[in-house]
Amino acid sequence: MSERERPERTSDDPHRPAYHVTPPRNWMNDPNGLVEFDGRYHLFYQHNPEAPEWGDISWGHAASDDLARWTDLPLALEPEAGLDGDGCFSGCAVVDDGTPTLLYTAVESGRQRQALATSDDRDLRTWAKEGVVVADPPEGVPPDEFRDPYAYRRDGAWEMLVGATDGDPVVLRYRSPDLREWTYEGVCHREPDREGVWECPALVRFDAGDLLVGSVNDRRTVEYRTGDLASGFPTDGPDAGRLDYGDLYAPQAFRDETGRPLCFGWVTEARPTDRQLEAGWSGAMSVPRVLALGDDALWQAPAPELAALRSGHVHRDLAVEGTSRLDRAGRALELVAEFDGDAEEVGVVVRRSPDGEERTEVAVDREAGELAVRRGESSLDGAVADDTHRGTVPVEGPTTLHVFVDHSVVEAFANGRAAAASRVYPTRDDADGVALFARGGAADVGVDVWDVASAWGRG
Ligand code: DQQ
Repeated sequence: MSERERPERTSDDPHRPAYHVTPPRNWMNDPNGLVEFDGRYHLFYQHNPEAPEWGDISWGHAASDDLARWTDLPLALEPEAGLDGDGCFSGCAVVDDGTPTLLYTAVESGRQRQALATSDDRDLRTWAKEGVVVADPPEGVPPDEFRDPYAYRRDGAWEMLVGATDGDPVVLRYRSPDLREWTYEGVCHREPDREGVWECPALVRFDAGDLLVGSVNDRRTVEYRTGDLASGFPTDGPDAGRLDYGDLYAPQAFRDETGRPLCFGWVTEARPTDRQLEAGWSGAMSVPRVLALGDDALWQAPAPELAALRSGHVHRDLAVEGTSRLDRAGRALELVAEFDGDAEEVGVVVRRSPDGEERTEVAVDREAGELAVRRGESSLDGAVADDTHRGTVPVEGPTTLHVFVDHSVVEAFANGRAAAASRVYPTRDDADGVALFARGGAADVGVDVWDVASAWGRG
C-alpha cells in the first residue's frame, strides 16, 4: 500500500490532539460525508494530502466502529482534470436504497458544480465518480459561490440544500426522485445584510421543528436557526443562535443508523501558518456531539461513546472560594464539574502551570449568563491567539461544565446549552494542571476527572 493511500500518522508535535480526529499528516478542514453504514461510522474530510495548508483539496477518510477509536483509510476522492481538477469541495453522504452515495462540489475553471459518486464496497474505500448532477446555479448566484450540497429524504423524495450568495448569504433548495435529476425549488433561507456564502448548510428534522446549520464564510461564525423549512427560518430572536463560540467551523450534522442526530465540526488552528507548516499537520475535528431540539432550544452533548477512552477516574467534592487546585494533571483529560452555591462566576482552569503563569480558564458568569474561554494566559508564545471566546448560556440552578482537554484543543459544554471548541498552545512542559474556581461567592463542587486514551490505538 503506498504512503499516499494510507500515510503513517505523525505524532511528535506536543500540540497534536490524541482523541480529537486529526489528519494522519498535512491539512484538514470541513467534515464531509458523515454517515453510519453497516454499523460503522465514516468521517470524510476536506484534506490536502501534500501539505499542512489548504490546497489540492481531496476527501480524507477515517472510520470508527464505536465513535471513539478511529482508523485512517485511503483518500476517498481526489481532484481529476476535466471534472474537479481544482478540488473536491465539501459535501454529504446518503445511502440510496443500499448504495452509499456522495454529493460534493466539483471545482474547475472557476465553476462550482454539484457532483455525485457511489461506492460498492462495504468499507467505503473506493468511490466511482458519476460526474456533475447540477451544473449551473440559479440566476443571480455566481458560479464560483455555489457549493456544499447536503441531501436528505423529505416527503417521499430526495432534497438537497446548496450554500450560495446572491448578494446575501442564501441556502438553495432542490428536489429529486433519484439524486441525479434535480429541480430547483428556490431560496429556502436568506441572511439579509450579511456578507458571503452560507457555507456547509445542514438540516436535521426534529419533532419540535427543523434545525438549519451553516457557517458564514469567515472560518469563525457557526450559526443555527430553528423553525420550519417550508415556512422559513428566523434570523434573530430565540430561534437563531451560535452552534459554537470557539474555533469551530463548517459543522455537519447527520442521523446515524439508530436515528440519533450527531454532528462534528472542524476545529480550526489558532497559531500562525508557519507553525502549522513546521508541525506538519493542521486542523482537528470536534468530538462527536449529540444534538437535541426541545423547548425551542438547541442542546448539545458529547457522544456517550467517548467514555470508552476513559481511565483513571477520580471524583472529588470540594467547597471552593477563590481557586482550588485539583490533584490531577494531564494533557488528555475529560472533566465534568457541577457547581452549586452563590458564586457569581465559576469555572475550571486547564493546561495550568503550577504557578499559574500559563493557564486557560473556562468560566460561566452566572449573573450575566455567559460562557467564556479565556486564552489571555494560555501561552507564553505571543504569536498564538489570546482572545477570549464568549457566548451566552442559560443559567438556572447548578452550573455544569463538561470539558475535554486534548493538547491544543479545549472543548467545553456549559449546561448542555452552549459549546466552545477553542485552541490553546501552552509552551511549558508543566502546563498540565487542573483547578476549580468560584468568584463573587462560594461554590460546592462535585467533579469527575478521567484520563482519555488516544483514539488511534496509542495511549
Ligand atoms: N470549505 C470547502 C468549501 C466550503 C468551505 C473548501 C468551508 O466547500 O464552503 O475546502 O470551510
